[in-house]
Amino acid sequence: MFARENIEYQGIALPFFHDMTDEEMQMAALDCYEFMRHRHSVRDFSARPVPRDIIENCVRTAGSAPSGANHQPWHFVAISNPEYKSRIREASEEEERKFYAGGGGDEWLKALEPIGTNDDKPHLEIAPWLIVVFAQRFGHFEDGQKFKNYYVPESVGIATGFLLGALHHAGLTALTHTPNPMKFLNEMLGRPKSEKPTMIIAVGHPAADATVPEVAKIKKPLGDILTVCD
Ligand code: IYR
Repeated sequence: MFARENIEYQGIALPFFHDMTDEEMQMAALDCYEFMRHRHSVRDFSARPVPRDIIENCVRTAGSAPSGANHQPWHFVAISNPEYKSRIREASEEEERKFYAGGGGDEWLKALEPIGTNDDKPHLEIAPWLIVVFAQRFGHFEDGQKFKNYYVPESVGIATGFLLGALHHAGLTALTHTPNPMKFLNEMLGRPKSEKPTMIIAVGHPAADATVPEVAKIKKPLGDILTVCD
């Protein structure tokens, strides 16, 4: 990875592979679908705390994602500090007020109506954790010299997907939030300018009266999302 000199390919035996029968795989694939289709972006959080090691292990899962040239061009900042959360809420709401007041454009705002979002973001303070995902457009060797990263949005998207799956698997709910611009996060969280904040993920338990948009249950049928060439 971050070595400047060429490291040659050196194969090792596949460390772990769970060999299953077709029947076991059919059941496992359905189990996963059943499990994942009940994951929802929840906007109403309870204040129930979440132990730090759970967040750490979910981020470990994210960090195990595949990435361009295995450069792992991501950094996660997990925040439970109430002061930081308040500042993030304040700064995000300031941006969102402009967006919802018309900055987003009519078409976009109309598309969001069934989702029920607005510029009020109490979850940014109520959720016990916020995880900010940073994409590293390039990296640095130890002596400060730059190196290029590859397929950065794709890699960070995959890692974020792993993270959302891990959080769900750990019994937590999460809400992806993408305020724009988010540059304030670099300064607030001490991340270098070369990193781009891509998402704030609020993490915690749902409030007892949490709701999700009805339309969130409407997913495209398989025939719309899959073409099979066999
Ligand atoms: N960033 C805004 C707007 C927003 C945009 C999309 I696309 C969504 O799916 C949901 C919200 C906000 O967080 O409210």
